[in-house]
Amino acid sequence: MRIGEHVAAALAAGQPILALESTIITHGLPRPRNLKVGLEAQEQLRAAGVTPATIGVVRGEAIVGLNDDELAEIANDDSVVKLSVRDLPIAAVRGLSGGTTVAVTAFLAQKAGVRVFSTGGLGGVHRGASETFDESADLIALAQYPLVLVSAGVKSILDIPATLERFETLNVPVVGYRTKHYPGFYVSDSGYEVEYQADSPEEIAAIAKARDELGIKSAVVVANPVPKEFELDPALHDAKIEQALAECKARGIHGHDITPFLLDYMQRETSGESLEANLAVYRGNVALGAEIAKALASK
Ligand code: PSU
Ligand code: MN
Repeated sequence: MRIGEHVAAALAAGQPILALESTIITHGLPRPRNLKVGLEAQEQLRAAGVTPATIGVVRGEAIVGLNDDELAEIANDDSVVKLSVRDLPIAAVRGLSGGTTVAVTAFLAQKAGVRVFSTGGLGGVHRGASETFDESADLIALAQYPLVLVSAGVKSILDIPATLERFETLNVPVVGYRTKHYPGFYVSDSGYEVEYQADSPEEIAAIAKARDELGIKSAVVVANPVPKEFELDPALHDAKIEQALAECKARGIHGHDITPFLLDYMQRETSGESLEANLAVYRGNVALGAEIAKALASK
């Protein structure tokens, strides 16, 4: 693993840093928008006084704090793969380039000493998991690495109540940001509730600090809903998700291909509306992650 120069400097100076994943860039968004979104997120952070640490794997090397050239390389590489924790040693030996999922981004962030991480949506328990056993490695990673992870919930392509149950089992607290309605990524309310609400970045930083003092190792998951005005029309959302799941089953798609397939299907079938919601979600999570990183750095 290599730590980018800008990240190393910020770590040494105790300045706020926010980790960002790269699967959203390599497998979550269409080109050329993907690179633009990656660069804009970094700009947004610098403007807020926070150092961006975009994490990815370039030709076998895991990098915490990609520079713009490295980001462009993985954004435009046709052979780029989706990497989770178990894939890292194989990528290293074979010299593969890859986007890092939440699971491996969390692993690398904590290894580097970065404490806050923003993403769009989290992986979770897939529908039908009681038969397929398909549960994202993101859940296990969140149980193991003491970060603050900001997301807009999990998509309703997943089994949301089962995912919330698994968070409980894995000792991962889920805190709604200014709400107790658990968000559904594309929509601001999934229809399920969380137990706790936090109302400021300072409160979230205080929760993380209390966790660290207790020596608890799991992440604090902050659920930050997409603003109502940017959400996908809930009726359109429900209809398209059913179709997406049926199509996935009919084509026999499985393993790590499922999530990218479902995301791409939603983008195509909502003529880009889901893409706009996706981007609003991401900007909101980057903004909140920045404020939490600042609050933690000043504690
Ligand atoms: N949600 C999104 N976009 C994404 C993903 C989730 O809105 O690109 C990615 C994340 O990187 C997440 C991964 O970690 O999908 C989960 O994949 P899987 O279900 O295969 O673990
Ligand atoms: Mn899976």
